[in-house]
Amino acid sequence: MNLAAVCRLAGPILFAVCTSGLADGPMVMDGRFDDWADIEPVVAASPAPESGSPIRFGKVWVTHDTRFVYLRFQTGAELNLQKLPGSVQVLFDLDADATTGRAIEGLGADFVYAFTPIRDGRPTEGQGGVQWVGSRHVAIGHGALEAMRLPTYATPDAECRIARGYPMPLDGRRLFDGGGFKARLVAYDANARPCARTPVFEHRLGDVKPVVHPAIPIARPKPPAIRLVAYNVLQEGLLKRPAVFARILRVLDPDILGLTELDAPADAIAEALAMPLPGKWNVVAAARTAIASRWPVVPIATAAADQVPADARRVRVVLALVRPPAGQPMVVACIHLTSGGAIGDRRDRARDAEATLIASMLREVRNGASRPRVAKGTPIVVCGDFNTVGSDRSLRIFRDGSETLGAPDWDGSALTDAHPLQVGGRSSATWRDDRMPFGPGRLDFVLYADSAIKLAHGFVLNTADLSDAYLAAVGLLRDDTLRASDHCPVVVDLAAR
Ligand SMILES: [Ca+2]
Ligand SMILES: [Ca+2]
Repeated sequence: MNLAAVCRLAGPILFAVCTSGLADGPMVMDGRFDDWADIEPVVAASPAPESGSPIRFGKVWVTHDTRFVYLRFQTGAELNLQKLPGSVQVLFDLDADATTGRAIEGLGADFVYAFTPIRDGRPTEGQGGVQWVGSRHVAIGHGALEAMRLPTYATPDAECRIARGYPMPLDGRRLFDGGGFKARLVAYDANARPCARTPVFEHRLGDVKPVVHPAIPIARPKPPAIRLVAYNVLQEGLLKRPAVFARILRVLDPDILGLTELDAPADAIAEALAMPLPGKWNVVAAARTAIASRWPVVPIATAAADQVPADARRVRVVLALVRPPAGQPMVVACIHLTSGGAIGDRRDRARDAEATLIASMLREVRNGASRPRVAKGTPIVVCGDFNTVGSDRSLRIFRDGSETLGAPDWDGSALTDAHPLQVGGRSSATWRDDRMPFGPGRLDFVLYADSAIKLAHGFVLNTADLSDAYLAAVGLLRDDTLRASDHCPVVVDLAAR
């Protein structure tokens, strides 16, 4: 019998014993909910919302370890929590005392974490915290709280985390440092009026056994595989910030690079890569994207490339055949879809249109209608910055195909999402910029044809998430990946089936 089952049977008497059985690091912020399977909801059902509310709260789950408090909650509709028509706020009464903090919704809320915060009576965008002491209040950015919410695309179910121990600005009290808290979620409409709420729930911050989890190795796996790195280098960073990129690229040692946000001719990119990674680099560059390899890289042309749909804003893709010295060649599509927006809006529709066009180019490749012709069963990889901040439709177009586009893999199946975790193993976010209102997100993907290749190993390199000893051992600095770009490199080692 597992721990959660014991807790369920034993009830509240054994609660303290059960929570002390928690260990560090079981929760992974990746938008998947398998890690919540053994956790009982603190809220099993929420009252019906007011009519017209876009939010219908359902269940709520809470857990914690030494570093974070974790929440999972249902909102009843596919919504981008950071770009809501209103706002969703978690009101935390940290001392379970209604006379301290902000008197609101039956609580004395000492800390509020808001998705789409309200400012001057209007919903804004992004996420962040606010400490309340009486009527005094101060904002605390999501970066300081190491907060994140995944999936990044719109879903009716989200998992999020907020760091413990942050020294609160107004009184120096440390966040989530007491024995527990009371809380409830409240949704607000576009006029900042409450329109839905969960019941008040309690969570005890029982003892946690600190566990040091080993970082995911950066070294290449054995037997050797093809290492592909998808990297949005932020405004020509590879050329403009060469020292930091040199350290990162030497450690990653890629065979194939799929680069985005790089407006430079192929020979300039080849030269920039040869500085940290000596040798001749072959580069195919187009539309601010590039595919680079020490192996031969041949651009692939398709007729579909010229059929740009009206909704597309910019079609940023480079499509090439990379020829390793041994084994099969590999079709690589490096893409960069339109950024920003929310589910169903103009930018979201642009992403769908761009994805449909690029997927139809890949269909021509599979149908033998490209130049050069590609042999049946050739490995296919789609990588890059998908910017999935609205719906997940553009991701599904590539991964699952459709009736008109057909299946994206040779055997009539879907592509597989490599979905690697950050080296620290606690999240699969690939983007972070603490100066922005938006919390970290998973924007960068590598999809592959699993009929032809398998994933041997993979990780997202976020140097901020590594121990000093690990950084020293591999020759990286703590702020390297954040200084290089707002995106992290996504690294996959692909092997033949
Ligand atoms: Ca998870
Ligand atoms: Ca209070």
